[in-house]
Amino acid sequence: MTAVADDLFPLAGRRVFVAGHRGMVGSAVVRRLASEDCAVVTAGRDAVDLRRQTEVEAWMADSRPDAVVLAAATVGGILANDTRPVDFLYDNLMIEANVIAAAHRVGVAKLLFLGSSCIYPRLAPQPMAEDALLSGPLEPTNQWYAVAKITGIKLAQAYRRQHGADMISAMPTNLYGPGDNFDLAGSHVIPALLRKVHEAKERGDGEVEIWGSGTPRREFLYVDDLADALVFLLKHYSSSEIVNVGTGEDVTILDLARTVAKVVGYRGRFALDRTKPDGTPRKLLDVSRLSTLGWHAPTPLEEGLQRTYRWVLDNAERLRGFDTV
Ligand code: GFB
Repeated sequence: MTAVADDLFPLAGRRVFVAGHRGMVGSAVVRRLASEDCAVVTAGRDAVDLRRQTEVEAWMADSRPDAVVLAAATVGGILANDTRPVDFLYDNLMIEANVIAAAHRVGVAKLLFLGSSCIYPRLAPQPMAEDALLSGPLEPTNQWYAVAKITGIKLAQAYRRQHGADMISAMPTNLYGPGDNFDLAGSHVIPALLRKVHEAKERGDGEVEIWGSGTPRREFLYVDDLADALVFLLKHYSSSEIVNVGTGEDVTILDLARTVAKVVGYRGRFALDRTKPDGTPRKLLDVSRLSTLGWHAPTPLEEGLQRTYRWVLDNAERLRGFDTV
């Protein structure tokens, strides 16, 4: 049964632990929670390594939050996923198992787990509805991350079923925005293209290389929109059913590259490096469940890219290896 109500879980006066507050998603959730009347609790990796059970149990017993947003994860783009399978599987399994179990042990009233659109089968019918989960084989390049995230979903559902715990799971589509990782070996496509196109423009290069065939289709959600959707779900949603979070629209990678070029003001060409993987051919979420609940993504792609590029220019000196020339 899906339950939606205005005051299902009011945040006023509560302590909300944002796990992963230094990451792109966690920092956006902290920004969004600033406009709620709640206390935000965070813990850096120096205070607690979420992969270590005893550390998580001790920290949770000490801190006793009322709610948890589990945004901590080892994440990365297609190449990082494909080449560092242990990090993506082991780290994420440990983080989610430790945080979910410790939260339940100290009586956390609500927990929001974050999955990913890559939990769905590689060739799932598009757009992908929530019931496509476990209906077919996974995309090989990110199967390790997907298996870890599927396990997190199931663990949250198991706690709800066995203990009546109010744990919910949101499945965001591909994300981008301030605080992203711009390291080309580990990043997703948007930060990679923003960086490569910006540097080509600064150097006067006539060509920028993009990976794969340029034909895969992806849906992109601005991270502050995701944070808004997560707070919406925290307050208004309680069910074992997972919820997709996206825009409901996708673009080809080549079209994305052209939009990035427009935002950056670059007039050069794009060359395809076909030795790099395409990954799944299309990944578009069916967002009707969230739309029916009353939430829609407000930020169009080009506007989100403009905001992200502005953030890059303001923060270029602290982005690892980013060449401002
Ligand atoms: O964003 P991305 O790395 O991840 O790649 P996935 C998306 C598409 O962009 C792929 C192409 O077809 C890439 O080949 N692409 C083109 C590039 N140029 C580049 C570039 O310079 N860098 C990168 N990174 N891609 C991830 C999963 O899959 O999606 C994660 O691996 C996670 O686990 C995330 O689920 C949301 O969309 O293919």
